[in-house]
Amino acid sequence: MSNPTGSPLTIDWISGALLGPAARRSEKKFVEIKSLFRDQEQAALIDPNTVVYRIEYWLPVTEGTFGGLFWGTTFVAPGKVGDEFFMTHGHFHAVLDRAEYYATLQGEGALILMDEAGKTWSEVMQPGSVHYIPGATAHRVANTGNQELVFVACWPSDAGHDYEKIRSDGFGARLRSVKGIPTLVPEVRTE
Ligand code: M6P
Ligand code: ZN
Repeated sequence: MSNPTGSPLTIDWISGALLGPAARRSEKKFVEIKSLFRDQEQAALIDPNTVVYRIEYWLPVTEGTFGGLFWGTTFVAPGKVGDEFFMTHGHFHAVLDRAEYYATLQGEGALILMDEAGKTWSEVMQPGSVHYIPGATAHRVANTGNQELVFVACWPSDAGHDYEKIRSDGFGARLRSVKGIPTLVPEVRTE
């Protein structure tokens, strides 16, 4: 698409698609996040190549640059593993105090947030909802609807991603369908 703005990027505010030479793309397949779900028997039944979410993003400065900002659109597929909704991996920022904005374009979901002590809460995502994610707060998005969940994000270019804490300890609660209602269910720790 030709771009009359002079910027290397245009967003289609209806679909969330990023257009132009600056747009990069990545995707997350089920096999890459399978171990994060609670019900591993159900997880084994899902095609490992299923794309759970994909991202279109713009890095106008080099990753790690202090003072810059990044921009992206995330598209989360609908689906469940047992009673747990499809979700993003989730992360703290590697530079822990960095904040982020999410804003929903399409679909229904939940932004799951967790502080460093493991206290976990959620905010409803629906078209138009804007979410400020404070520093030192892990964030993950679950799609609770039947259609794609689309949200835009803006985050500091030196924030980075710390996935390890989530891999080892998880969040303090999971977004599960309880009697058909999306519910944040506290995680029972066995160890
Ligand atoms: C948003 C931003 C990105 C993040 C992506 C997917 O677009 O927060 O920084 O990478 O969501 O989330 P995750 O990194 O947890 O897979
Ligand atoms: Zn982030």
